[in-house]
Amino acid sequence: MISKQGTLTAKQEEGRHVALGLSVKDLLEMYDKMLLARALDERMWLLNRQGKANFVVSGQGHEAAQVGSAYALKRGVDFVLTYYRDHAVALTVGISARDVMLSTLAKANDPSSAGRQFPAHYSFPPLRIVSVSSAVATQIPHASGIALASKLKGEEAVTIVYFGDGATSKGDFHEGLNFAGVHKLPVVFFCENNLYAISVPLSKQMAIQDVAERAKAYGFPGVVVDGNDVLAVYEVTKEALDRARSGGGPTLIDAKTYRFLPHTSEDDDRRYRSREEVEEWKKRDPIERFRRDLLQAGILTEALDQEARKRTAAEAEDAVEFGQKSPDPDPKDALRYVYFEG
Ligand SMILES: Cc1ncc(C[n+]2csc(CCOP(=O)(O)OP(=O)(O)O)c2C)c(N)n1
Repeated sequence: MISKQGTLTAKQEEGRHVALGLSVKDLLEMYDKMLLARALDERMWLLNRQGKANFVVSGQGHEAAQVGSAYALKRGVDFVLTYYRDHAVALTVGISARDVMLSTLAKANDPSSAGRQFPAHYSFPPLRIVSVSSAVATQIPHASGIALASKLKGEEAVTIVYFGDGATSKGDFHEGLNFAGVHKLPVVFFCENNLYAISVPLSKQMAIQDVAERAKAYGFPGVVVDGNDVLAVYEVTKEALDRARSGGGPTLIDAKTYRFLPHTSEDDDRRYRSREEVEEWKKRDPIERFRRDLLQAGILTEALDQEARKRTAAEAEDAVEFGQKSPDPDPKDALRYVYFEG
């Protein structure tokens, strides 16, 4: 098992993005995606509290894990299976802020499902974002199947599949990883390990320390990474994708992170997490951390930061307005895409 955790000095930080093959433009784009995801997420939560969005799953706190990993993909080539917390993955791969809001508000012009799916169940064939189910972990064996198809066709595509730590207790996880290990499939298993499956803490999910350890049983590497460090996440995901693309088989990535808000808009996390614990993790906010690193390395200035915050807030506002003005699905169409219509 490999571990990529720890903090760097400004000088090392500056050298780091060069070593990773990332330009200053890339870094600022990653920062923008993180800010946009956060701005949209905050508005989703408000829309829910105003009774305008039925059900919301927040990704606040997961932005580095999501943007860092998705930024390493060959967008439009690699297959992406997200789970319900992955707004920032969708945005990084190419779903627009407006489309995120159409899904949140279940509108007729939502490209993922025309308002039929739960929100954040993104699906967009041109970007190879594959539709997934709400049933935890079912996307994992699907990902192995897609990777098998790519291998048989000799395609360069790698499949990445996202899930939480709780999903690794499901049989689907073990079957999906075992199959991928046996057939050396081009797939990256990406665990957003936020230490809880709703109210169940990691210590009640598994008797081992790290999700990454589970990879050993299936014959491929498991990597622990600081999931709040966007560049560390980019690095390990890029390595895993490159290895998979060149025939080296799967990798399991265990990105340690934390969700700042309750499990969903229907959950009350005060019943199982102390406020002190939440506040402690907020000190490791991945956006604040990246901001600090970029400022220290002289890549971001306070003025550029303000500009980026204004721009992403305006984009989120536009998405909310656009979403609210968009038509609801027509009840007469409720069964469309459910039964064959000849
Ligand atoms: C098969 C199945 N069982 C139970 C649920 C209810 N459920 C929804 S999310 C969730 C917890 C998943 O936790 P984790 O995989 O750690 O992801 P997180 O939500 O923490 O990001 C559960 C039990 C479900 N959707 N599917």
